Amino acid sequence: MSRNQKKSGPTRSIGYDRLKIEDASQGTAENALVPKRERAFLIGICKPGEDLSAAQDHLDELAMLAETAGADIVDRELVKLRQIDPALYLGKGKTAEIASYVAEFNADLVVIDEDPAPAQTRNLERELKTRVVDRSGLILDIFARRAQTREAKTQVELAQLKYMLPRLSGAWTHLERQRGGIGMRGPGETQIETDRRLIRTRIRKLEEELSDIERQHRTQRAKRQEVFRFSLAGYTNVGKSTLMNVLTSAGVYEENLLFATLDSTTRMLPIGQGIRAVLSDTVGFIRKLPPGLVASFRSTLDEIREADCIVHVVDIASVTYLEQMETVQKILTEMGLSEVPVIEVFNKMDALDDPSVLRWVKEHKPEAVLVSAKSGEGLESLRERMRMIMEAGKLTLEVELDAANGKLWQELYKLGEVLATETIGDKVTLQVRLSRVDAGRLGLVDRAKPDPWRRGGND
Ligand SMILES: Nc1nc2c(ncn2[C@@H]2O[C@H](COP(=O)(O)OP(=O)(O)OP(=O)(O)O)[C@@H](O)[C@H]2O)c(=O)[nH]1
Ligand SMILES: [Mg+2]
Repeated sequence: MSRNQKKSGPTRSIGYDRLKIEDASQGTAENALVPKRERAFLIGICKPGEDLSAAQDHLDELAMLAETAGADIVDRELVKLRQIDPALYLGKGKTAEIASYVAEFNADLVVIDEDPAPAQTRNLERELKTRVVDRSGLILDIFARRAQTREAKTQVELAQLKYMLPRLSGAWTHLERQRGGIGMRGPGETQIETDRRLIRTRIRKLEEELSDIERQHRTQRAKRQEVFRFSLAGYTNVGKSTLMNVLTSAGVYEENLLFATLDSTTRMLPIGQGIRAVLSDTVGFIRKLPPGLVASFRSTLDEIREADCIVHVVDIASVTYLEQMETVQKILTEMGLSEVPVIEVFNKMDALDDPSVLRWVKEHKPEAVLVSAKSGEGLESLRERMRMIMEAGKLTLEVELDAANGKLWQELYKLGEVLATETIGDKVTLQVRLSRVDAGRLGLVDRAKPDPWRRGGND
């Protein structure tokens, strides 16, 4: 089969091999980015029982990921896999066929939408005579390109190193050249063992740095305890940052890019007079997120983890919105957040041209809020829903007061709704309904304790 060959361009290196490890004794490592574009051949996989059109959508997403990583896509192939070849992942015949395309297109790399075992990837590289980047390697590469702050850079580097460890092979001898490690190697130690040791040392250092960062965040969050915390969550590129900007004027970077946002931003959320709430924007999710990435992004994801309510943003104009929703729900469940209240927000309704989707939403998701962050449509309904969630989070408490404690008395009347009072001697018992946040602020409930509201019991 002859395929259209696209024009060759200058190349840049995609994948884990651009992570440069320097002398671990000095504890420095950096991403050596070469701003060149590479020619990528994409392989999508359709496993037995998998829907072919879903596999096509996944391949489209892989193309977006590869482009985001700076690749020029020379061609793509959807492989219907009957079984996984233990040596090559793909069957022998299919591998040979792809090898011929790779040669024909002069591709610099092959991107596969799966994570074969490290040995399978090495065998594939040998057969295809080019570098093979798997899905996790590609996503990590994008994260590395996007990371701006020290926190994001540290988290990405940690995830990359954990990804690299089982993948070290003879190809990694370049680490030695970069390290110049006289005295670094023990007698009889092989190069790979030395590289592993360097990486482990670096991993420990990064983990310590991240613990420090997490501690700082905890202190900052403690200062904001008296506010109600909404956190945006959702698949990448659904419009979380755009929504953040229209709701809070935060000025967060929004772009038609996968993983435009890697850091968290928190701003006051003006949704009504006297209402104290904040909204956080953070990193987006994607299907088959590299496992190390979620773990490494702990400090960033803490914003979602500590939210009083998660605002799950969905791109209703995407053909895969249902699958995207499931992916997000699965990740939230894995993060132990399945019981946190969620507002489902279907964004980009201005771009929706399939009326059947709207019908589906009305029928199956009557609680969801339809909005367009771009046109502003539906935003007032969203603010209203947020106010309702805050209201639903209120507690009814019995507070016993000394008649002399005028300050608390005043606060309770100001912040809450006093339902009943009973006076016995010089003690007054108030039955008062107020937000959990205010109750915590007044020291009436311990925020650290499990919250009855989260378990479904309201009052
Ligand atoms: N048509 C339309 N486009 C939108 C809307 N909201 C956001 N977008 C576009 O969608 C793209 C992604 O928006 P972002 O706000 O960066 O998305 P995000 O969810 O923050 O993405 P990541 O940070 O990459 O995970 C941008 O090109 C936005 O202009 C909307 O309501 N309608
Ligand atoms: Mg964003």
